[in-house]
Formats: sequence, structure tokens, C-alpha cells
Amino acid sequence: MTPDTRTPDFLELDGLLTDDERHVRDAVGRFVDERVLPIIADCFEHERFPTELVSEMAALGLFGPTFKDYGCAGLSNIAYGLIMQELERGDSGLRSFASVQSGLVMYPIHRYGSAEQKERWLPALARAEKVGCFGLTEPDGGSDPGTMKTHARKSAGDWVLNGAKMWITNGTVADVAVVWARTDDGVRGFLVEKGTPGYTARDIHHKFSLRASVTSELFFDDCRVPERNRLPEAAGLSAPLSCLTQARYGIAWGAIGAAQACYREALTFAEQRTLFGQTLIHKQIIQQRLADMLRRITTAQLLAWQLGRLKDQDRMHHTQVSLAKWNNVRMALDVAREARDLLGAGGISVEQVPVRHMLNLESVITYEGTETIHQLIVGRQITGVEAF
Ligand code: TGC
Ligand code: FAD
Repeated sequence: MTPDTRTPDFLELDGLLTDDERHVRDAVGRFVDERVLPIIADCFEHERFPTELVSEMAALGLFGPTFKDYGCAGLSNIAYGLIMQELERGDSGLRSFASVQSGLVMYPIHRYGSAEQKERWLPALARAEKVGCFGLTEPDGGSDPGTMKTHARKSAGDWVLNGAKMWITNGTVADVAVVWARTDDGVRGFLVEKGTPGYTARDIHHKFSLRASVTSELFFDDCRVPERNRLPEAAGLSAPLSCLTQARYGIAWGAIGAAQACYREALTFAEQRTLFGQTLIHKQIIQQRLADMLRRITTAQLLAWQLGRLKDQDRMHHTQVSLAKWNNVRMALDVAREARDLLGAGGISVEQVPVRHMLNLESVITYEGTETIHQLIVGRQITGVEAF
């Protein structure tokens, strides 16, 4: 078989997927080609999240797809990864929306919620009749959530929240915010509903990254939340950190999609652009750059696939996810920058995909743990020494 250098799938990973996984990938891929790519550059340019696509994503079963109950599809974790890959081939903003809804809102409710909370929220979130957000990061620093200032105090059977969260995806559009706050018993999670007195959200503008995604600040000013809205099984910082593991897993796959989009455009350009009497593909340096992109994407694909296998076998460790998020996002950012440069001046236009992906990936390498934080997590796993 001739290795596929177009998709690219150089090591025939397609053959490692089940029929269901291929079917899911192709269905989401068609959605991205037909519904996302025609509008996404305009959304990015005009700082608009394409809300009109959310119900279509829900109809495709893209929210909470690995859960077996509450109206979800019960897909494998590899299928989930492929969904993220295809969405991020469209735009990191779309993948962010799905990451937050599935990994950061449905996951904590499914794992840490009461039966009543699950019944109330999970089917509605799966159908995207309700949208959620996840509030962990605070204005004084996101890398060290253990020092969060937002706090909740018990008062006449309710909880009273005070504090602020910053850089929150979907904050102003969310019907429910999963909010992490310090209590006398350590960190606890709360479901704060839109319209609760004392809870407000406001969008952050002037972003040059993830422009097709809503990013917000959340404020809690004596915000009273009933005990029934506390996640009863969430105790301590490990609860929000376990949610991050889910979202980071999806990002490790998603970054591959962004890199694929950039590589394909660079390859097509190099085949068509004639300079010094020949198309660019005849130049050694261009071939070396394309080969390097292919090498990086291929190793990231293998890494994501094995991570997915481990997750499907319930053997995945969160430090393995850190290694994959670090490697694959760094790979995608490097490929996007290379592709941007290879396109010459045209590469600075949002009419070509690399600059949009490149700018988006500047957020992706920062959120869900910065590259440095993931290096330190892996470093701690190697040495047993904490160096944060
Ligand atoms: P540490 O002592 O390491 O851990 C406390 C407890 O948690 C456990 N744990 C984890 N469990 C599951 N998954 C993980 N990833 C875990 N990491 C740690 C750990 O075993 C321990 O359990 P126990 O039972 O012993 O108590 O805590 P630390 O305070 O030293 O923190 C370590 C550090 C720096 C790794 C952590 O704070 C960290 O990951 N910081 C980065 C914060 C971050 O990534 N924030 C992301 C916010 S959400 C976001 O960005 C969404 S973007 C959304 C989009 O896609 O649009
Ligand atoms: P800081 O933590 O202040 O870090 C600043 C710098 O210091 C970084 O370069 C970092 O790598 C470095 N650094 C940190 N610790 C060390 C150390 N020990 N040694 C050496 N260097 C160190 N958060 C949410 O809770 N929910 C969301 O939905 C969400 N969505 C986001 C969407 C976007 C578009 C963005 C950009 C961010 C989002 N975030 C969200 C926040 C994100 O998780 C944080 O930005 C991230 O965790 C880093 O926190 P910080 O920006 O405060 O940087």
C-alpha cells in the first residue's frame, strides 16, 4: 500500500480503528467540511461563535458521547478523540465548546453529581438545550488552582459564594456554571444557574486567539446556592483536576486536526506555487519542511491512539495525558507556524487556514495547563520531586 501523505495517515492508523470509529470520524468530518469551513473564517474575523451549529452538533451526538446513559451514545474514547480531531480541523473554538460541554460540565455532573442533578442536567446538556461552563481559573493565576480565592460559606442550609473566575469558555452563554470554590472542608464544586442573584458574567474582548469562541469572566457577590446544587461526591482539588484530565485528553486529539488542516494547505500551495521556474515541491528545503510536518503529525497520531487505547482499558494515567497534551499541542503550533510561513504573504490572511489555527493554538498551549505545567507534571512523575 502507498502510504497516505494527504490526510495524512502515513502509518495506516485508519486500519486500527473500528468500523464505528471510522463512521463517527467521517460523519463529523463531513459536518466540518460542509457546515463549518464555509463560515469559520468570517466568524473568526468578526469575533462570533457560530451558535447556529450547536443543535447540529447535538444531533450528531457530539456532547457526552462516551457516556452510556442519559441519552448519550456510549462511544469509545478513541471515537471521542476522533470527534475532537475533526472539530478542531475546523476550528479550536468549536472543539473548545465540545470539550467544555462534555469534559468539563457533563463529566463532573456524571461523576460527582446527585441522581437528581444527573436527571436534570445530563439529557439537556447532551441535546444542547442547556449549555455549561467550568469556572476554575481566577484573575490572580490559573496554574495554581490550589490557591483559589473564591470561597463558599454555609449559611442557613445554603452556600454563599464570593469571588471571581477569569478566562471562562462559554461563560456568558452558559445556563449552568460548574464553579469550584474553597470551603472550610477544602475545595467543593457547585452548579450555579444563570440568573441566580449575585452571579454575573461578562465577555472578554480584544482577543487575537479563539475569536470564534466566547470567553468570559464570572463574578460571585454573596451568591446564594442551595445545598442541592453542590456536587455531593466532589471533595478536594482532585475533583476539578480529574475533569481537566478529560478535557486535556480531547485536546491531545484535537490538536492533530488543526495540524492536518495546516499541513494540507501548505502541501497544496507547494504543489501549485511556481518560483524560480519550478513548483515549490521541487525544492529540497520545501520537501524537508513538508516531511518534518508529516513526521510530527504521524508521531502525534500514534501517541493519541495509544492514549485512547489506555483510556478505553481504564489504564490511562493523568501524567500520560500531560505528556500527550504537551507534545501534540506543541506539534500543532509548530506545524501551523511553518505552514503560515510556507504560504508567504498570503499566509497572514484569514482566508488561508494556518494563521487562524496558529493564533488559536496560542490559547490551546496555555489553557488546560500551560506547556510548562505539563513539563513539570511529567518531571515530577520522573523524579518524584515537586518543582512547581
Ligand atoms: P496535586 O497535589 O498535584 O494534586 C492534588 C490531588 O489531585 C490529584 N491529581 C489529579 N487527579 C486527576 N487528574 C489530574 N490531572 C490530577 N492532577 C492531580 C492528585 O493525585 C492529588 O490527589 P490526592 O488524592 O492525593 O489529594 O495538586 P497541586 O496543587 O500540587 O497542583 C498540581 C498542578 C500544578 C499539576 C495542578 O494545579 C494543575 O494541573 N494546574 C494547571 C491548572 C489548569 O490546567 N487549569 C485549567 C483550567 S480549565 C481550562 O483551561 C479550560 S479550557 C477549555 C476549553 O477547551 O475551551
Ligand atoms: P499563570 O498561571 O499566571 O502563568 C503565567 C506563566 O507562568 C505561564 O507561562 C506559566 O507557564 C508560567 N508558570 C506557572 N507556574 C510556573 C512554575 N511553577 N514554574 C515556571 N513557570 C510557571 N479556565 C477555566 O477555568 N475554564 C475555562 O473554560 C477556561 N477557558 C479558557 C479559554 C481561553 C481562550 C484561555 C486563554 C484560557 C482559558 N482558561 C480557562 C484559563 C486557562 O486554564 C489559564 O489561562 C491557564 O491555566 C494558565 O493560567 P494563567 O493564564 O493565569 O497563567
